[in-house]
Amino acid sequence: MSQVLIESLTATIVDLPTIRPHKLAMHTMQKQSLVIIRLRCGDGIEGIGEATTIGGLAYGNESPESIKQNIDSHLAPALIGQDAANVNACMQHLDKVAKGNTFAKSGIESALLDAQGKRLGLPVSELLGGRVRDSLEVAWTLASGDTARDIDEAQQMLDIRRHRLFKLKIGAGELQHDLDHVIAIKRALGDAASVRVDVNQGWDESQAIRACRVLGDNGVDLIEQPIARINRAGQVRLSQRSPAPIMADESIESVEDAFSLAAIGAASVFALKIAKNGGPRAVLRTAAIAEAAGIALYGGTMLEGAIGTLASAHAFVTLKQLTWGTELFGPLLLTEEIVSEAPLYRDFALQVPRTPGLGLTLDEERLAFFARK
Ligand code: MUC
Ligand code: MG
Repeated sequence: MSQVLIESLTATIVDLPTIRPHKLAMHTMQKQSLVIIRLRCGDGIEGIGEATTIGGLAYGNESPESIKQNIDSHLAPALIGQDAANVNACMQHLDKVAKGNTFAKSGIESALLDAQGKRLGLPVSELLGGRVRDSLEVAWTLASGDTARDIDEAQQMLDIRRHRLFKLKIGAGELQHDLDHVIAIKRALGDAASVRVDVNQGWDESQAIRACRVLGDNGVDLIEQPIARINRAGQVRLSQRSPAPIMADESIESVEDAFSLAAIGAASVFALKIAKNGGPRAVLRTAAIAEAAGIALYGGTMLEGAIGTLASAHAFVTLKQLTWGTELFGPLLLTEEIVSEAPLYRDFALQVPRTPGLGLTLDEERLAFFARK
């Protein structure tokens, strides 16, 4: 294939309201800020990608503003003039220019894949080797902060067949209050639902030892990132003691982290996130490490909008087994869309398009309206 030069790469911050406050241990979201990436190529094709985090700098190493700044100042100048049709060469070049910045790189890798898919007439999943399914089961996060409201929300989701896996955000409140909250929700939903918790590093090991036991004994299926991501030895000990499996989320900030965690047995489930690995191709390297180590997989999210959600989905549909499903519900948490056709959710699952690239088209008017000025 002949070379197709990259002509421009832009990053636009878009602020969209959430349907309700979304309470995490470290931050309460009232809106989500997406960084939308547009890659224009010499053959007239445009690729789109998204680099999104949660709560400014409260969650990870990059904020929407730093992602945009680093793209504008470093990553875009390095990519302009490179061959858009060679995703490997482009991403290897970016790894030389920037050591980390997996969020920004994930958005760029997504845009390169979207452009290449449109160029070849193939969905991104096929560029990644081929899908083995067309849809992905999607969990919903209950994070209103109110037990009765969370139970109502879950019941409604079960009634309309949108979700039957529920992740509860805890770790910010008093420990016993959090445990009572989770147990009340599990009792109310019974066997109709799988209930999991995400502590977002909110406990220390001494709290987690008892809390994991209580949760596991009360029917909670999965415990995500209970303690600080840097306490790997503690995570190994918890994994050995907890009756419910421990899932690594924040402790994976790169493919290399995934390898180190697998080597010491620090989790029996990995949350896969394109943003924390550097893109849809990069996240499959973490998946391969997990598969080789016998670690189960879960398709995670940074609460991206439609573009980041489908970039993740195209990677996840290529995987042999996603034992714990996915949580690719980001677009459903937002009141607004910036694409012409929203991703489709049906029968507890996200349907992954078979059209070329990611399968999305930007709605220029809405993008311009919600873009940060
Ligand atoms: C996280 O920590 O997993 C994913 C779903 C959700 O509600 O929050 C995010 C972040
Ligand atoms: Mg998490």
